[in-house]
Amino acid sequence: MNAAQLFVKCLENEDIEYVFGIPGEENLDLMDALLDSPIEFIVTRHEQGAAFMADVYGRLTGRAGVCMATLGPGATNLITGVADANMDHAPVVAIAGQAATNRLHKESHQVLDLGAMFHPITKYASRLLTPNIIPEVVRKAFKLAQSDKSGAAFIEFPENIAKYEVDDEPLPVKNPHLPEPSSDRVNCAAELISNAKEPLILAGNGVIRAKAWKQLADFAEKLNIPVANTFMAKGVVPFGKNPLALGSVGLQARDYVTCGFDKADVIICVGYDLVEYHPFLWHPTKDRVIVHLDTTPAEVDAYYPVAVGVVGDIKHSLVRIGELATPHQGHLLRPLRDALVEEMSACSKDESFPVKPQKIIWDLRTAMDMEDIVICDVGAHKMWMARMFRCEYPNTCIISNGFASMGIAVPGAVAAKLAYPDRKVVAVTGDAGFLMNSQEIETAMRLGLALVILIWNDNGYGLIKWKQLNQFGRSASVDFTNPDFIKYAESFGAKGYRIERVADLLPTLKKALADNTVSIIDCPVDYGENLKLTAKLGEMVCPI
Ligand SMILES: Cc1ncc(C[n+]2csc(CCOP(=O)(O)OP(=O)(O)O)c2C)c(N)n1
Ligand SMILES: [Mg+2]
Repeated sequence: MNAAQLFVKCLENEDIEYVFGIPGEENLDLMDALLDSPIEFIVTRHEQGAAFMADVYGRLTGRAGVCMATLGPGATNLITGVADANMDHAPVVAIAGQAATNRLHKESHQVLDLGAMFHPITKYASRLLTPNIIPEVVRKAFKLAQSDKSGAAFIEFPENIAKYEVDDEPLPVKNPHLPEPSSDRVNCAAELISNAKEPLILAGNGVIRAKAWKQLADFAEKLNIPVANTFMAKGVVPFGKNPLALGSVGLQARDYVTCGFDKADVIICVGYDLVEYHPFLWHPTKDRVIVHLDTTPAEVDAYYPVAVGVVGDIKHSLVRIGELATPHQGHLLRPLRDALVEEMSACSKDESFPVKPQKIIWDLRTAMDMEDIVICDVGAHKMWMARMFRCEYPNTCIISNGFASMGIAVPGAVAAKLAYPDRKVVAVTGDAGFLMNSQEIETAMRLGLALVILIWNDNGYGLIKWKQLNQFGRSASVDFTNPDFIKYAESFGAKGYRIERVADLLPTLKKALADNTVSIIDCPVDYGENLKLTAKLGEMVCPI
C-alpha cells in the first residue's frame, strides 16, 4: 500500500461518502487511490464550488464535508469556501496536493506556503512530511473539524510522500463527548431566570449543531419564555406552530424583535455565535443580565457581559435549568410576533411587477414543503429571506452569516441534494452571486440532480445599493447587465423560465419543483421595497 492509499483508507474510516474537488498533477496518486474506494469523487468546475459544497454538506449533516484541490492555484481557489465554513462553524476537511518535499524550501513552480495561508482560516492545518503520521493527521483533522465549535481543517499532501510504501492502519474514530455543565452554574442560571421579569431567549446555530432544538422548545414552553433566533438558527423553534417564536434577528436596522431586547431584563443566549450578530446591535446599553449556554466559554466582548456561563452539553444545560427554574406567567412580546406575521402575509396577493420581495417569499413558501431545503446566497435577498421565510424545521433554510460569502447558493444546493436526495432543494440567489459559481450547474446536470435556482434579478448589487442610498442618498458602481438567463440555462441542458407577470411566479415555481432536472427561474425583483422597509423600521413605534 502506498501513502495515498493509506490516506484514502483513513477517509473511509471516517465514513466519508463524497470528496468534492478538482484533480491536478500533484494529487494524482490520491485520485488513483480513490478509484478503488467506495468514496465518490464529485468533480466540480471550480475549487470554490467544491469548498462550498463541503461547507453546506457539513452544515446539513454535522459530519465533515471534504474538498480537495491541487497545489498553488487549486488550493488558493479553495480559500473562500474554507473560510466560510470555518467562520460559519461548518465541519469541513480540505485537502490540497503539494510539490515534492525537495522543492518546498526555494522558489519553485506553483509552490506556496499553504500551511501559512490556511492557518488563519482553519482550526488545524498540517503538512504530511512523512507517511507514518497520516492516521494521526487525518483523525485529528476530522476530530477538530467536527467537535464544537466545529469548523475547517486543512491537510497538505506533498506528491512524493504520496508514493511512499507504508504499512499502517487508520486510528479508531472516537469523537469527544461534551461534559455536563457544573451544578453550581446550572443553579445560578436557574435562579437568575426565575427572578427575571421579562426574560428572552436568543438561540443561535449552536443549538442546531448540538441537535438540541427539541430541548430548546421544551425549555421555552415550560418556562414560557419567547425565543428570537439568529439567521443561521432559522427553524430552531417552529415559527408557525410555536407562538413563543419571535422570528429572526440580524437585520442591521431596528426590527420588531429588537423591541423585545429593549424590554428584556435577562437574555438567555443559547448556542449563540457572536460572529453572526454583533452584541452591540442588540445590547447597546450593556446593562442586561446575560445567561450564556454554550459548548465553550463566552467570547470577550464589551457588549456581552456574561452574568453566568453554563458551559457543556447544550441539551443537558437546557433540561437541567428547565427543571429548576420557575415558569413565567405569560409574556409581553406577543405583539412583536403578530406584527411580523402581519407583514409576512401583507403582500400575499400583491399584483405589482417587478415582484416585491415579500411576494416572492410568500409564493416560494407556498410552493415548497416544510422539509424542503433552501440554500440562500448573500445580498438583499438574504435579508428578506432571513426575516420573512417561515421555517418549521432547523436546517431547512441555510444562510451563511458568519463569513457571509456570495456564491454559496448554487454549489450549496448541489451538496444539499446529494445529502438529502428525497427533498426538494432551491437555491435562492441574487443575479450577482449566481454568476459567481453558476459553473456548478454543469456539475448538477452531470450528476443528474434536480434543483431549482431562483434568481432575484435587479441588474445590480442590490444590498450595496440599499446601503449606499441609505447613507449617501445616491449609489455608485452597483449596476450591471445580465446575460439571458433562459438561454444560459438551456446551454447547460437545464430548463429556464422567465417571470413576466406576478401571476406566473407560483405556477412556475411549482412546475420547476416538479421538473426532474436543474431549473432556473429569472424573477425580476422590486428592490424599491428595501428603502421602504428601512424607513418603516426607522420610524417604528414599538408595538409593546
Ligand atoms: C464574495 C463576496 N464579495 C462581495 C461581498 C459584498 N456583498 C455583499 S452583498 C453584495 C451584493 C450582492 O448582489 P446580488 O447577488 O445581486 O444580490 P442582491 O443584493 O442584489 O439581492 C456584495 C457585493 C460578499 N459578501 N461576498
Ligand atoms: Mg442583484
